[in-house]
Amino acid sequence: MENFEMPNDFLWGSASAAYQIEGAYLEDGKGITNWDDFVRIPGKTFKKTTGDIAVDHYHRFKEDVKLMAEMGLKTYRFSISWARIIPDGNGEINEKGLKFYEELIDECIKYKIEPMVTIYHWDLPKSLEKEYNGWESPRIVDDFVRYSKVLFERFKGKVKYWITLNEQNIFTTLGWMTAMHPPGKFDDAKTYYKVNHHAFLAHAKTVLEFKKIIPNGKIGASFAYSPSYAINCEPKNAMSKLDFDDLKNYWWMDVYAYGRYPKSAFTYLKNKKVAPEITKEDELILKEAASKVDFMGVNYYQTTVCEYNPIDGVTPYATMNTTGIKGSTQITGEPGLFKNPPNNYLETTDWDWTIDAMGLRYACREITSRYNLPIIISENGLGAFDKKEEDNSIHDPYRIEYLKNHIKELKIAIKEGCEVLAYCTWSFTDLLSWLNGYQKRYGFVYVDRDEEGGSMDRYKKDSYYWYKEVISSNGKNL
Ligand code: BGP
Repeated sequence: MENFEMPNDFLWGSASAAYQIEGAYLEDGKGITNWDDFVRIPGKTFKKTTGDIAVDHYHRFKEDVKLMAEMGLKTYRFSISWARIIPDGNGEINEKGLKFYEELIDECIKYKIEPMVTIYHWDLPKSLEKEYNGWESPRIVDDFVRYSKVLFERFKGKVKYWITLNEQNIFTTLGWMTAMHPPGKFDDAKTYYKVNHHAFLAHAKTVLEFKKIIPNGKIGASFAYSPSYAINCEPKNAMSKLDFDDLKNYWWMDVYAYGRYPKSAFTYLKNKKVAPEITKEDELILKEAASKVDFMGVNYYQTTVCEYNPIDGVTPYATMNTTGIKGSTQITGEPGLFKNPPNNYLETTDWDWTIDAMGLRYACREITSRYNLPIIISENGLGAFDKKEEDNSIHDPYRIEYLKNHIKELKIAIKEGCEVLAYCTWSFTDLLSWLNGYQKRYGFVYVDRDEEGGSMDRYKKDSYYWYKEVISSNGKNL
């Protein structure tokens, strides 16, 4: 295993998202987004942080791409902000927005870095919320497809890899169940499943249009996949794992890969009168798109433990650790089905995320067995407190350790037959963590800013030099 190299064309990458890095939130004709608004609601984000300036990537993208080139990065995954391209979501097209991304893409290509574009990483033009409640209306489907087609037409000769939606499971769950993301709705299961159905259709129709415009390109969705382990072999706990997977994992991945919802989860939701309504035409569209997706995008951070949860047990609503004070996360679950206690065999991060390198292999193996699709690891990384020393060095051995262990497991997964096209760490530079401010750092490149602001200067962390060596040895020297 020590000498095992990745396939020759393996894409060593790193990822980001528009709202978390760009800033310039009112520049060059960009429309206001749901996030621009949401972060201004008191109590929603850590120390009232916003992405108004973020890490100023909008003005420093050339410097950032140069740092990527120097590292030898093979692919850079970033997202496009819909409101820069179509400020009100479905009206006029803003040339200045297209131009910004075109320059970014050209800059990547100049250094032979393969651009990987996420079409939607959670920032929605606010006007669409005002006009028809955004994802709650079926009208979003055609508006999303139109926006996607503008991107395909403009960048068709330049961008091969496309991700339709980033973590549909997360933005819908936090948006309509726990009120932690926009539009900040609480416990609205009926709307939640409807919203998801619209998102599936937007994804599916986009895939079908993509294949007409960029037939040789590759497209898929990125799913926040948390594989599950039963807490023990007591049958009711084993069953709770099955319930968790159907409702929390296969609900999304089965639609992307098979074009249908898992049967028992659908029956469960139907009995609760919250299942989405599906037409015959929807079924056909989802099926056809599923037969055409090129990969399963996976954002992998952690695994989950499943244990039976009585009907009067814990609920999905609980305090989440957004401060970095270890142990402040509460246990959640679905009453009558499962709850998700900590894994006593594993360490956690300061934000209580379970660290489980083998879980990445487990995720790849399961996707390979169940869907037989190629995989793009579109995110994986460690959020930590980093310290810049007086000589401007940043020593982050914990991040190197984390990534090293995950890459080791990824290598084994590939040896065991999984087809993995790319591995993108989260993230390249430090950036805004949606609810956790700027102190939760993920990057190879330290950005001199905190919750209040800063110079925005960039500094290479130890992990930067380490990943550079990993790439140049194609994964041999970890
Ligand atoms: C994923 C998102 C990213 C990123 C990452 C880290 O869910 O796709 O945008 O933020 O998680 O999460 P956090 O910033 O909450 O630590």
